[in-house]
Amino acid sequence: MLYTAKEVQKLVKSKLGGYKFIIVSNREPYIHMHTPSGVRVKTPAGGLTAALDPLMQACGGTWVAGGSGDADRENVDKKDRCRVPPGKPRYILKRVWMSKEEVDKFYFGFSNQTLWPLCHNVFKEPIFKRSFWDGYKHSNALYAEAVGKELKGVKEAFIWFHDYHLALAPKMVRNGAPNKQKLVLAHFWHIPWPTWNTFMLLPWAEEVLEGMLANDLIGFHLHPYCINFLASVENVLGAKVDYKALTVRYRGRTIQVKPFPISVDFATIDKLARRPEVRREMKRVRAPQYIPYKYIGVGVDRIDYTKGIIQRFRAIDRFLEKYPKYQNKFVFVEAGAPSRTRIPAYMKLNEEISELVDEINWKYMRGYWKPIIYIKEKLDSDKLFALYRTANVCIVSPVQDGMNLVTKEFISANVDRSGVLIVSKFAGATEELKDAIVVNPYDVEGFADAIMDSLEMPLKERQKRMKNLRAAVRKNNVFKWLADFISEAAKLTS
Ligand code: GDG
Repeated sequence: MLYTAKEVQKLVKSKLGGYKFIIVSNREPYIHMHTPSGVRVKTPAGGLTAALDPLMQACGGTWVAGGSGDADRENVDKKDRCRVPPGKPRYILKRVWMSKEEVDKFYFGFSNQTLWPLCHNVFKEPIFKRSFWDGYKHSNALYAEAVGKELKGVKEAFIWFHDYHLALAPKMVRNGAPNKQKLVLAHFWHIPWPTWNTFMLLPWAEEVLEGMLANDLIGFHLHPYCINFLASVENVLGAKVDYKALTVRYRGRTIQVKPFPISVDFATIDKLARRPEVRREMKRVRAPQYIPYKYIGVGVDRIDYTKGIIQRFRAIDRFLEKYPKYQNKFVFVEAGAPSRTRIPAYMKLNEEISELVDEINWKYMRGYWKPIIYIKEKLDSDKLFALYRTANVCIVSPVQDGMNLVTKEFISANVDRSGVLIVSKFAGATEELKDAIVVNPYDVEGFADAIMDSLEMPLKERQKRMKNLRAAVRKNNVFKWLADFISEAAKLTS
């Protein structure tokens, strides 16, 4: 069966009909910004909001999220709510307000300098700082309070928390709810879960796990992350776990843990990628004044040390050195959306990337040709899809990634079925994408050879692989992810 937004809408109506539907995440799906031409509404770069907005548009409900735009406060009512999407409102966005200091501790601090490196296991030492932890607790309480207000007078509600920013909020919401209120709490953790002995490094490991065990259902992308989570609650809290059934017994309650690999809206991307605007942009990319060379490679990332951008550029360097016939013929376009730029590790990474790009371009540049074009901004979707369609190869090389949606977006946009995907063995998505070329981003030689293989691959082989990849993403699309998660949550309502 092919899942669509309609199917999910029907499912929510039939299984969670009487329940108030609430999503809680740090990132908001729509951001009001001041611009010289008045207030504009933007959507953020990031996988989470892109995956959930179609659900909320189809089903309605309330999305509780942190206000992040400089015009956000002027565009809500007395209860901090506005209706979105603007122009064709389908659901309520309720904003939670935090001061710069609160955001520094909660978002830039504990979420992104403690939990993010801890869960990704990438040789980036997590920062264990008391003030970050206090700020995290405080901000989780703000979210829980906002949810509590939305629950006033409600008999039954399904509350879906998202990600590592909100590990404590579920327990706070449950403790604050009146006894007779029927709540189903679920959490989807969008990043990996580390092995239990890594997780134990966290001085507040117990509190984080207890916060999460207030949920009835906890989802991860992959089975190994579920197993790591079970081992953590077993070893840190002494909870009783069943590794086969993927359940936890804790303080008289049973919590179901389960893998749900997230995906993209295949049909919409496929449709958007065929727009005349995209075709026009493809011509512009190929024009003599831009990239008139035989081969184009593309990388699309939030600039983050988990995404393996440095490793990718080192492999490109080695590839051009080892296979010099590709000099003057191959151009790699990196679209890197700046991210978390207030954090020192990210400032350093940005510098490192720029320096490496300069070094490689200087080493090889000849006349007008240079091997790497680094675009330091979030591209609009026409440009993004044009790049996906023009590229001979898309390279996704994280050193660790929960899933990675760029892989699936590239495949969905590849309507010409001629592109090749190179993907790291450390991306969650690799498990499903059998017809991609798999690399270890740390293995420079193997990676350089894989780039060569991707460019030399005969058209027939490329078409066969891309056909299979597209069939896989079409079937396991974002609506299947939503339907699977909601069906599992609905089992817990009886
Ligand atoms: C987390 C997990 C998991 C990036 N650069 C540009 C751009 N993007 C968009 C992509 C894609 C999104 O950002 C990135 O999604 P990812 O899945 O790759 O990564 P994270 O933001 O780290 O997300 C991840 C995800 O949650 C969902 O569960 O898959 O593992 O880390 O949509 O297209 N978009 C545009 N220009 C850019 O330059 N337009």
